[in-house]
Amino acid sequence: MIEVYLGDITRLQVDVIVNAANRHLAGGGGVDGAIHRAAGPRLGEACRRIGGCPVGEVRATPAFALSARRIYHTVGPVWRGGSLGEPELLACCYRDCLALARREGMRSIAFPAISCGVYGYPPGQAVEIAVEEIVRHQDRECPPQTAVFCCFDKEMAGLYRRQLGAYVRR
Ligand code: AR6
Repeated sequence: MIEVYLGDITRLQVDVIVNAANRHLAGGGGVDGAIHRAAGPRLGEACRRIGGCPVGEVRATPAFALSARRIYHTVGPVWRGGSLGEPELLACCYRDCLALARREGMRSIAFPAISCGVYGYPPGQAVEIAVEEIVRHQDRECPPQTAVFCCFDKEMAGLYRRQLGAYVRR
């Protein structure tokens, strides 16, 4: 099942909350800041111990004060025009998070719009990639059975709904 949720990702009741982090896992603004504030200072300590994460990869921590079981920190590409491998790197973020959730037996996972804030990825193109990766790699028989696209504004939610509708109509 794939859902679109409008609101703050830290409020979601899911097994995994995905964080749009930076390469240093140093915390920051946007969804990263919201997740660190809600999870509490032990999250920062756990991230410091991990040390960092390359673009397109994922690192997992406990969720501490959040109701989720895990936080998956993935680092999206900074948009530099699209010819520097950004689409493939963004696809890797979604694919690797889904693969890790499967290995860890997580039943539900919520994604923010990775790279669509400070990192400047054009939302329409990012949504196409996010939906393509989840539709293609999610398997009804295996966890995670539920994937949520969490949007902070109505325009983004509309983009996801349209893109998912395009798949349903195929
Ligand atoms: N819940 C759900 N979505 C949110 C929330 C929230 N609480 N807050 C923001 N968004 P961004 P990026 C949306 O900038 O582009 C950080 O400083 C937001 O509207 O958080 O991958 C990191 O440390 C946007 O659609 O992530 C990195 O340095 C989306 O989340 C850098 O920003 C992603 O925006 C990563 O930039």
